[in-house]
Amino acid sequence: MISRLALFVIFAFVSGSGASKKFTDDFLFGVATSAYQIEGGWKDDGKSESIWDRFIHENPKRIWNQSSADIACDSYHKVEEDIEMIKALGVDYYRFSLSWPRILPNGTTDYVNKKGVEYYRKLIKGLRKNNIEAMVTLFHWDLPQVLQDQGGFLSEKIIKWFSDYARLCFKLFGDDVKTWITFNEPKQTCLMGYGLAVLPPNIPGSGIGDYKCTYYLLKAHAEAWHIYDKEFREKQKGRISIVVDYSWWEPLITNNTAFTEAAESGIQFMSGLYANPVYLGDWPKIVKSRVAELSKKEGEKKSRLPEFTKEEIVRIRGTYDFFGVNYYTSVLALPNLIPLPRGILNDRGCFQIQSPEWEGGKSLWLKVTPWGLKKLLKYLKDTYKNPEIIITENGYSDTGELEDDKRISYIKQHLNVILEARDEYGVNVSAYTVWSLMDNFEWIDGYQSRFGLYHVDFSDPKRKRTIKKSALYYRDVIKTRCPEGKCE
Ligand code: GBH
Repeated sequence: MISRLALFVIFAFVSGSGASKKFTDDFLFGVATSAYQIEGGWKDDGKSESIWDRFIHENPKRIWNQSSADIACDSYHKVEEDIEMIKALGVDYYRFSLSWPRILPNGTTDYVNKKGVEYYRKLIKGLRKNNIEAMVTLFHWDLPQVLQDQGGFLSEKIIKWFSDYARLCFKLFGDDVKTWITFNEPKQTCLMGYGLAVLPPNIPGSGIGDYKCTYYLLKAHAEAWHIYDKEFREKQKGRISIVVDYSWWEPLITNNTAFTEAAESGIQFMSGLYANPVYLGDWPKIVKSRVAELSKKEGEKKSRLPEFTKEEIVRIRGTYDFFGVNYYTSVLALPNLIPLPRGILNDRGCFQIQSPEWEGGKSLWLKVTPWGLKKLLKYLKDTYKNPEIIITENGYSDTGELEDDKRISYIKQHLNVILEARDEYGVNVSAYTVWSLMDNFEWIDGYQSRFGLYHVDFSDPKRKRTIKKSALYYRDVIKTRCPEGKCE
């Protein structure tokens, strides 16, 4: 005979030690896209070229199947349809980005393109009418080519170009937008664009250009935050931050100092580099010391990592109203003892691998590791003074199935660990965003990796959209507040 106590203990264990399986009513759910990935209309109504337009048109072979985003989901011509799709999900907010070259074809505020402004106004008003909050990203990688021609993020002028653009957007849309994001994933802009040169503007400069870009980008972010804080916050009552993308870095061998240090270096070089100046002030220690040491060995007079002045540290520190994080996957870290060519991959002194046992999505880099999000949330809480965290992107890629059970399972597992992190560690996560509303232009992967809750038929000139099973699942989650889509 099993005693009552034993039964109780077993029950408590099975039911997850009493952890609540429900999101509270103030937790918000959203869905995301970005301008370049969905809009198309690449030269409509006076929009100028972005660095992505230029890159793709000049190097068509760099994109899978030589696809382009000239039309993408054609969202520039489908505002109403997009809003209907968002509405059907029942989300609290829609995260999307503004195309800088659509609003400011010259890059600068000397000329404002009315037609471009009208498009976003229509979208934002439409969302508002349907009680959907707008979460607006100012920069999701599509820099006006004319600004790139003048140096882009390697020019100090980017600080003024960006903060003028930001001020204009606050003025134009700020009465209806309560959540702003300055930059989406600075790593992709700086490391991939001006360092490793995998993405536009495709200017190699690993270990120099990427750091310089980051230095100016963070200063531009801080200026935009201060402009909002000083000139708009009181009247518009919104909030503004930056979004940093994180993988969780797990030491390949735990309980081993070299491997633990490799993981620490990995997360700091890949994400802390962008987060620390904003949330704590200055670069991560390990980044500063490793780059300084290697620069010295290379015979440089100064570190390749620009040094913040005391004033700059103070000006950038604290320029956030929440912690925006994109999370998709995890990696395993191991120390690298073999010297590599000068650059950030050598500077960080570690390698990353992924376990062949982890289930994968269509994107090669995306392995399903919800446990990594749980560890990351605890890490962010402990490292960055328990900030309010908004998960600004999380999602799964496949080849476009309508019966997308793997996407459902991915979202469910990630929602469950958010609840666990809240209950077990007291992490303050206030919102969760699925990437993406619909299948769209997945950068150099073209249209082969699909992240959408809606399917898009890219062979159809009308770009027909079809709801997927995951959209219905997400709708039920939002309605019931339960990751299972229903509650017992
Ligand atoms: C996000 O980046 C973007 O914000 C969004 O636009 C994008 O559509 C979404 O993810 C899905 O990818 O090929 O090994 O060099 C996520 C972070 C960083 C993930 C770059 C893919 C390429 C890894 N991404 N990474 S690799």
